[in-house]
Amino acid sequence: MMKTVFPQNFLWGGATAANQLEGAYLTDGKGLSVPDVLPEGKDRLDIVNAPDYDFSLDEDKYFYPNHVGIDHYHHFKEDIALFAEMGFKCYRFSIAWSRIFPQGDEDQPNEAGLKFYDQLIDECLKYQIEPVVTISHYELPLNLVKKYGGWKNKRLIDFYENFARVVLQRYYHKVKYWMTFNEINSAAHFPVMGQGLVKSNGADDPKNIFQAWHNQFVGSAKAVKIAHELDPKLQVGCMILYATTYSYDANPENQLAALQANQANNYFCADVQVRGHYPAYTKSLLAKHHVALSDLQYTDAELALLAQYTVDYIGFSYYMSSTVSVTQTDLPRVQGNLVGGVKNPFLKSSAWGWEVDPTGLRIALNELYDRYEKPLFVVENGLGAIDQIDEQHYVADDYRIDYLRDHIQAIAAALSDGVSVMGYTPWGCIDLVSASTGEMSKRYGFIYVDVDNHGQGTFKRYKKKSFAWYKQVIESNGQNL
Ligand code: BGP
Repeated sequence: MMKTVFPQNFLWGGATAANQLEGAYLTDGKGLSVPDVLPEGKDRLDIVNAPDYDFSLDEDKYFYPNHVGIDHYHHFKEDIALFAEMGFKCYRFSIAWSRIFPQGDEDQPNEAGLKFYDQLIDECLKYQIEPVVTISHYELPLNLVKKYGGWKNKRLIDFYENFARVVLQRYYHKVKYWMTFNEINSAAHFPVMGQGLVKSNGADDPKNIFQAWHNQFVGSAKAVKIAHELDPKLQVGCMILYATTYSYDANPENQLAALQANQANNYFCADVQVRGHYPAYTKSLLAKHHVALSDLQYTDAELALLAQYTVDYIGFSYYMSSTVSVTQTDLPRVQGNLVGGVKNPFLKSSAWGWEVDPTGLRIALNELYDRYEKPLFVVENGLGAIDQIDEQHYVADDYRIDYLRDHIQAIAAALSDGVSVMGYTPWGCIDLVSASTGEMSKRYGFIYVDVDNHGQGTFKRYKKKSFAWYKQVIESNGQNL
């Protein structure tokens, strides 16, 4: 038998986010959060970019699937038991900020919200599942947007620091692995999720996006500081959306464009969070967006914080690659996970136009490790699909197994290349609401949940074919694929 390349302590598991599965959107004192008011539907991205979008609930016009999610809030014991049955070594989830600070700016946390995560974490530990916590995953208390204008306002740094302190102090003895912000770099394409910015409150002025990022970098550094002061052994990571970026051809103009797209889309945030300082290309990147350094508010003390409190590891999501051409404007384009590009003739796409590219994951791992020499954690990967459930309540999701197998092989190849990879947590290990469409019908899970786009269903859980497959992948430490 071939020796597995996966280290013995490799963190196999799965990943979710509070706002996409918990439901119970006003239960036990939870406040409204940004995703609670984002309309569902394929044109969600356009709606929030309408000039008059004002974060109001429009319940006559839209259903908001995340208001019920998969009702994980009331099913978490059953769900974690299923994760344990698959043999999860870890489980990545997020803490809903609006459960802990319903308005975001209170002095004292909401004890009922904390109680939920007390139970969730204890349930993981009961099965020796290592909790991996994203402090902020696309979920900002709505009041922080309405009253303060979202992350472009420096006051958010203090509110985030309070939130991070409360959860770190409460759980540091139970949770070793943390991430400060989910896909922090995604604001370049869709700032509403992470930064609370839409057109009507400043998303169309790039200065606001860069200011919001700076404020988040400072918040992230403060969280690292709090964590390391509580226990130097805590591991706090950044989390970036990584789309391996190719030039369409060997034309040097396109090669240069790909390099610059890499800097802007993949590296800018990680460079600051991992290396502790703004990269050399910052001024030229800002200039491209007609922003000057003097337009931004920052202090020497903040820059010192960034330098001192860098992250311990790099978490990233990888779904697809992106291809760039600036010389040919007539090439067909593809959608991608927020980062689009021109169609790559060597790749096939998912139904949502995300180009499936396992070799791109091996390249991503090598690029990130070459650049930073820090442990890497693949904290999201997977195939969104419309699953067909038969009368026996079975989903034969061979397409998902194929996708995951190819990507696990890519991780194994990268390990053989010498890259340090800590773990793998496929996205949406149990079906949940999609971030980009706000719908239930785009599913990623090993576990099917009977609920539709209108929140209707029995909420029963059913194991898909991929459930048994992933179980034996974990059991064999990545050998039986
Ligand atoms: C990432 C997000 C997740 C998740 C995933 C899949 O960008 O971190 O929250 O939803 O993508 O995307 P989608 O749900 O749009 O298919």
